[in-house]
Amino acid sequence: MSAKPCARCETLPDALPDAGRLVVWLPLAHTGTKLAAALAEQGFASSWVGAEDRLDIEFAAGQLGSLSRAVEAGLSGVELRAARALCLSPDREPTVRDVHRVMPVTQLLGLAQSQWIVNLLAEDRLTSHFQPIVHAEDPSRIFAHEALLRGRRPDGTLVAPGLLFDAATQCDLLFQLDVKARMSALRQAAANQITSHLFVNFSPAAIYDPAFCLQRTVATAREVGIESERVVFEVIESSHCADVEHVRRILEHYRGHGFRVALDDVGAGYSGLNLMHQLRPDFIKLDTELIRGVDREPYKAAIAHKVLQLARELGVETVCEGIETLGELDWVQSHGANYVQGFLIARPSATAFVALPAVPTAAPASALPSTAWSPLGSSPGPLFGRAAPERRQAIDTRPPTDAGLGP
Ligand SMILES: [Ca+2]
Repeated sequence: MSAKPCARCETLPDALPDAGRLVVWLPLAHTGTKLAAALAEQGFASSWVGAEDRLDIEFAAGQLGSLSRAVEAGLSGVELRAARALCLSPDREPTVRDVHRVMPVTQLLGLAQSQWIVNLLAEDRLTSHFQPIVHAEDPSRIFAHEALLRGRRPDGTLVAPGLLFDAATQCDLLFQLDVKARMSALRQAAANQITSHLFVNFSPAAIYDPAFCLQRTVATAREVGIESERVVFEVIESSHCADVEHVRRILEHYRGHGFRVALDDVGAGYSGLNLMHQLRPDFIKLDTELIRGVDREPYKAAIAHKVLQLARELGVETVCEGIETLGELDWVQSHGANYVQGFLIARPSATAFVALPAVPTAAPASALPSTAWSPLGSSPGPLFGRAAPERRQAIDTRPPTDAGLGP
């Protein structure tokens, strides 16, 4: 059975013209006068079409980013939310055929300022790196790999996932990014011949109807030959999802296809404990923030202890994320965690991990850098797992610019 493309998840917006006219419909004529004056100060000529409360602003090649910032600065939050906009090529008048392309001005400005994410998605410049999840009792034994999304600039340098998700959210492209991220994880895992379990992230906010939106993911797993019982889908930001019933339906859908499911970031600000009861995941992942310093901070230790205990009672397996010191590893081992993951074991890598060296048993607290990202690879590597260093690639955490990401 081939998967039908989901229009919401797989359609990208048309590219915005390089030069042309930005048409903005405003709530009041007064708003138009104010905006026209503000734009004139920035060197943008505009004309007012009184019959429609509409301001037409011309822009030259490469000016759309700066024009969109000027429009944003020239309107209040309420005005921005009320305004609608359309971007046209030079000398074109809006016609009835353009109706479906009119969008909230905030969304159009977001697209104008983040055209790079549209280009990146259109050109499929996404890849996945992998970080091993190991058995807590014997960290040299690999249980799974978590696939972690990375973007690629046209020059091949990597874009951090936070920037990808922020830009996609701003442009209402989260659905498109999330489905591509899941497919990249499965394809890259197959290409890397990963034979362990595979943890794949997904955001419930990027799925309308599981039966429809997840077809492509399920089909991709089959197509690349990854057995469903090896795949664990991780719900990210579950605590931000107000509709628990929605998340439950998604998890049921995955389970119906033989996959297993995990709740990510459990314990971040007490989140996830109710969800553990309501959703009965196969795994929970204890949040990095909770694990950092758990061996030295009694408050964190009390919470982590309760979470691990509750998971055991419910038959849910546990992964402690963000293990960076031998003291943290020792603490989670002695409190019954099933699996661990973190820089102490291995950093994410473009290639799969085949084996890891044995971990020393003596446990002097050995602090590693506490930042999750090491810009441009400046921090020391993990103590134990050093995967193919020649394949490790630095990640640039600076936001890409439109100019640096053009086709
Ligand atoms: Ca995750």
